[in-house]
Amino acid sequence: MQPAANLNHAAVQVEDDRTGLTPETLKRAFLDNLFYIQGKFPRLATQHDYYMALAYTVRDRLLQRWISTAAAYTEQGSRTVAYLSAEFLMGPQLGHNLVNLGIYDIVQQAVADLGLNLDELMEQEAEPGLGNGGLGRLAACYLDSMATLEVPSLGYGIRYEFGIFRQDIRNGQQVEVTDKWLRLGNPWELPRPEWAVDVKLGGHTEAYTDRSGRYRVRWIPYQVIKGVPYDMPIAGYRTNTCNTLRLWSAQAPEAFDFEIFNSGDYLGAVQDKLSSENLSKVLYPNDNISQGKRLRLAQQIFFVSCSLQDMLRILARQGLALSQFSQKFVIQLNDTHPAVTVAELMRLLMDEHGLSWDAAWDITQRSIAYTNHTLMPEALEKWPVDMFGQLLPRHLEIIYEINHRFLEQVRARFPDDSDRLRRLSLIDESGERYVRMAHLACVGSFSINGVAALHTELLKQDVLKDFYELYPEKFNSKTNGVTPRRFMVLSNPRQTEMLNRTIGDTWVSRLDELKRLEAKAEDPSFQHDWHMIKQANKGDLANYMAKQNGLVINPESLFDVQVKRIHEYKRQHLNVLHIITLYHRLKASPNLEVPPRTFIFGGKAAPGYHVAKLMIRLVNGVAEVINHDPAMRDRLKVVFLRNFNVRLAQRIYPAADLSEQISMAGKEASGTGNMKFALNGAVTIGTLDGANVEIRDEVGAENFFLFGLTAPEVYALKAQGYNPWDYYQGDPELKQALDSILVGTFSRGDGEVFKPLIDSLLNWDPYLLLADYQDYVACQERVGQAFCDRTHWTRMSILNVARMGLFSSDRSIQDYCRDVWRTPAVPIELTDHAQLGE
Ligand code: Z15
Repeated sequence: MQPAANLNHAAVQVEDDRTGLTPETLKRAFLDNLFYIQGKFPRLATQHDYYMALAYTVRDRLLQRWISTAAAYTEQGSRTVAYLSAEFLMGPQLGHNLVNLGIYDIVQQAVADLGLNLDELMEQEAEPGLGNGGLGRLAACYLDSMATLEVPSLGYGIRYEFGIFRQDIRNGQQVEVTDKWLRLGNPWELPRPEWAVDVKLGGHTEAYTDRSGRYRVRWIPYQVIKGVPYDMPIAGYRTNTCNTLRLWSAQAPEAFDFEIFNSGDYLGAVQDKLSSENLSKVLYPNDNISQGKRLRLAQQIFFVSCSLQDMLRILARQGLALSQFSQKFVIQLNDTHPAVTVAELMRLLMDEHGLSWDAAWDITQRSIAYTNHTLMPEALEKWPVDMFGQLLPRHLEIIYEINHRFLEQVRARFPDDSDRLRRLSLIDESGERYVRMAHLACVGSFSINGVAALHTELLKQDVLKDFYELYPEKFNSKTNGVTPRRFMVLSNPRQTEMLNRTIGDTWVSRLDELKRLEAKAEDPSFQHDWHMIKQANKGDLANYMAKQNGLVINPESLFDVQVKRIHEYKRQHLNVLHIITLYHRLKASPNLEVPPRTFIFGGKAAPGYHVAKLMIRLVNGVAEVINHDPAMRDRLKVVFLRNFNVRLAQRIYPAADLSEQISMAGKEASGTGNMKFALNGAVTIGTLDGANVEIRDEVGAENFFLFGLTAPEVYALKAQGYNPWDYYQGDPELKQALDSILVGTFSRGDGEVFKPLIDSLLNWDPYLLLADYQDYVACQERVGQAFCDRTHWTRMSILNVARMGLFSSDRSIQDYCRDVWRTPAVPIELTDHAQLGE
């Protein structure tokens, strides 16, 4: 490699090298960090060393804001959102921090002056993939928006040593590779060992009477695990606010005097220490499926207990009383993964801080709000009572007591309604007994929200109907949003530059200003430039696909994209049925007039979800046949992009023409990829599901390709008795598509491979692919025709962007602040850090 000869010239100076933003200062600071943090000089430095040096240079600039923010919050005792989430799918930090600090261009220039390339340096970063999909990414977008809106907030989660697995594709099949993201060090975190806390697990409880004669419970655990916090800075967009994401890492405690140590079994004791560290070892790779594993429950109590103890420490540190907990903090539960908060906060307040049940319950209920993210039955968490009691004996007692008091209230409101009691109980007693985590969350919270309008309605009518009848005032809807900083400014610089040139640059933090683009939708020269930008973005992705998949892709073809977790309810296989149909049509009528299309897929399947893995195999099987068929050249291509993650997502959205949002109506709670596509000028083909409904309302029905059954139609069809076989027999093209899979056309003649997939479709088809197939294919024909009219398509694309302002995560956070959190903004003034010590 031949880098950076000019790196040798710059001298190292200490002065304001940690805060300054001029090109000269940045370059000096960069070299200083290369020498004194990485311990390298240019001849020996790798690209990764340069990345680290730059990351530390950026981190120094964040630290000034971070310290000022912490100081202001401490001094003012600011009301703070504690966002509890088992997942934060943060994505690469360097580029995003450069955008938010407003120094992207200047840093790009500074590293270029040193003979380096910023894109290449950003590629060096191992992305923190501490999440599975939409839920984890939403948490990350919300942190960005809270910092941008100057809302005091702490994200709390787990510092998994292995994030979501890396996905390899071998012989068309998914292979999982561990994600050792911390291997080369993480410059974006600061360990805070001085704030470590202990978490108890297992053992038993004992009742006793305290000195004032009160009944109390003591918990004698089997095991204690230490949680060490690691803090990540979360900078707002062009504000001085820099909030914190605090992730807990599990460690063995220094020493513990339980039996095993006294027995003299030293090696056995060390074994136990090692096993405690397993707690934060790996992220469970399931999205929208609960596996019910003991270790997962242990992870949940681990990060919840650490976080609550941390909040209580902060409360005390600020000289506030326990009774002021709910004034200082509002806890948002991101799904039920942290729902054990309800029992743990009760336990801490009663057993460790001596409060009465009533006082503790009052604080608990006033402090907690719950977001539900799914209607999928298999995602609703429930823990076998035995397992729960073995791991958390004290929490189970508390849950029984909460349930007892709760059911008393229900009985008073609805006398003689034992069915209702059974349905509402925190304990499912229909067979093996389970603790129902969503019920615990509903009872313990003052607010319950869904993540899109339709989803919230379905919660009220169906999954949480009984709770809605009991507590209608708790229910509210908060439609999801995404951050325009990462998913527009950082990922789509061409479109960003054009927007800035046309409507100024204030849209980045006031996304409804995109409205002003509408005036340009008919302007031919604007349309031309808009089209050229999409073409350039498609060219970039085509180059990437050439490198990754060895395919020659025509950037003029329609880029038809479905990237998201692989799940039957998301219906990637419906997309595949359309591709096979087109293939058959083109084989039968080579002169058929359809625009060339490139079908692009990406997404991970849960390692134990066999049907989802078969769906990946099917995409790759179809790709193999079509991409090698000379008759399909320049007409159809199918690409499966391996290892879909945040970094790859940022490459894909800007290059999409068509966004596939084709879940069975009533199954996708919101969807957020749908928003990222539309904000980058893709037009959506979709069902009336999740946030698609609101997206269509906003962009206009004429700029959205709608198909499929509605949620009520889905229920009606199922109630009336759905028989997929009728559709198979009644539609020759559908039959041909399914038959071709079954006879092995896409599995090198092997008729067994896809049998489970097809059998399930023909006999059961729980997600109604066959019922929606015809309408989907017809809708895709309209898409193809529309794409052939470039002016028309470009106009739709512009209007999609212009009318998507509602879907900024800034709007979502403002809604939470107004309706749920009641957290005023706290503007931050930059303080000279040298002056902070009293
Ligand atoms: C997950 O990614 C989502 C919901 C869940 O319950 C779990 Cl466990 C994981 C997703 C929803 O499927 C998606 O529709 C939604 O947009 C996203 O959460 C964020 O709310």
